[in-house]
Amino acid sequence: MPGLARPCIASNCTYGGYTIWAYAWPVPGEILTSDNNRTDGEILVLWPGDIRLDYRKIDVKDVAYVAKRFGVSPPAPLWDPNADINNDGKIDTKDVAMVARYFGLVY
Ligand SMILES: [Ca+2]
Ligand SMILES: [Ca+2]
Repeated sequence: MPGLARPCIASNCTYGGYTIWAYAWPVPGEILTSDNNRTDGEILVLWPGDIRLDYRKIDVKDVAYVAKRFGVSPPAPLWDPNADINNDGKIDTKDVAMVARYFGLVY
């Protein structure tokens, strides 16, 4: 499984794994086009609160992970941006509430 990605909070996301790639259309006169595409890396789009590597379910492991980091902000050793679910730079009740909101969800 690829590395843990930031949880996606946007409402129009489709959850799952994605491969990152790009393609550049040839410009007039371009001869070498074999390097016009590039595939590099994968990302995971997860349900908010699914922050453990056992993605696709929000369970007690996710709750415990956030709870262990409660009150933490950078650059504390326990800081993990994945536990900062609302991305406000601190792990607090809002983040715990987000995990609790989706607790038990399997997707
Ligand atoms: Ca999980
Ligand atoms: Ca937060």
